[in-house]
Amino acid sequence: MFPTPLVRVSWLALGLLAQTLFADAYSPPPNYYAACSGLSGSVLDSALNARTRGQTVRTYDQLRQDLAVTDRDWAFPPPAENPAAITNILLVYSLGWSGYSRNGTWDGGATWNREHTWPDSRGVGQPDSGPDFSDLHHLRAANPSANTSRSNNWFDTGGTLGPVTQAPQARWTIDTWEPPDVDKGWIARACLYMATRYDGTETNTTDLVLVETPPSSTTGNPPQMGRLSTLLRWNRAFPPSEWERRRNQIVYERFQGNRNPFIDHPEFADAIYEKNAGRDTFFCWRLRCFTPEELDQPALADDLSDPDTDGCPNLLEYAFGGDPRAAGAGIEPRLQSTGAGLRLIYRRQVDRDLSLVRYAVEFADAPGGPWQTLQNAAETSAGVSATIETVSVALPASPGAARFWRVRVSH
Ligand SMILES: [Ca+2]
Repeated sequence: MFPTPLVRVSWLALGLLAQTLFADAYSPPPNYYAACSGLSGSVLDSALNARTRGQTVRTYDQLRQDLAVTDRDWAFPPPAENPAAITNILLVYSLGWSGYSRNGTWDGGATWNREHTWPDSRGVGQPDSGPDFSDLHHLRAANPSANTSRSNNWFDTGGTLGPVTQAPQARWTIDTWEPPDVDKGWIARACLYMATRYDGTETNTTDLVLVETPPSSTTGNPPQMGRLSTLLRWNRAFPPSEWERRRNQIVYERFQGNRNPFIDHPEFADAIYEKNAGRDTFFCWRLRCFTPEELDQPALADDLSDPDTDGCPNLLEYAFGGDPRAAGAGIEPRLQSTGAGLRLIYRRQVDRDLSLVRYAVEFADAPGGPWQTLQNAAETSAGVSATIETVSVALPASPGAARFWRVRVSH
């Protein structure tokens, strides 16, 4: 007969990349996205188009001054009495180069110029007079050599590191460009914005589309950018920084009167592109469980908040297939004693790579640890739904009188 050791099971959430929610001066106004609540796929895409179109169009010439304000290096703030005063700016692609932060005074494009993140030759403003050509939500100040090196390549990972001195952390191939990590989230959300904002229904614009593999040649200005799956991944892996959120607020408040919805709510991207493909990423799930307004309330929607007070924070509700708004039994990991020994049973997401959620079974011989990860665990799994599976892990016999087990979830 199998002895009954003293065994406890618990769970642990570690929000390593846990999104910190903000409700501050850079948040959208109340109910700004009310008309988008509960939508997904092309319907959400259209609703966000309606929400963002009709902005005040800045001229391309005005961007010489505008970018000095939007792209400011806030380590050099302007004097309070003159918030438009020019100090330093940060150059896209150039992190790690000595000139990354430099004076933003326009000098005819000698030391910085205007970079179309969505390249001009990939469907933007043909001829160069549509509202997309000078849309601050995708233009950035860039070093001229880095800008030339990037050319009109589309975004993806991989390639030669440091193609030019002025972009030491970028990677280049004949077709693609990988910016430094610091730029990846913003760039992904800039491309997402352009694809949603421009549907070809306005004069001198084209329907801009994100695809997996845009054409190498830009002959004929094909209106396609990518790589879609990489941009979606960057959007999940690199949450909006304070600099990015502040920039979005400045473009909205001072220049264009419209916002980049994907900076306000990165969840919108997966709700448009992943949900209709049958995938339930953490972002899809968050937008299904919370309205856009609620996502701005940390007490409700933060990864470590527990609105249904069942002891299971939101991240774990997602990880174990629960409902954050309704306390319910059955999602917590449990132990099962069988003739062959003990097994740990828990539920997890089927597509863990897509959602950037990691699970590890850990054990300790005292409740306070130290905890060790169970290596080479023998496990079996069975589907509960298209996105959730049950995992059964064979636990080795305990050498002592007591052993404690837990499932560690990180994101
Ligand atoms: Ca809960």
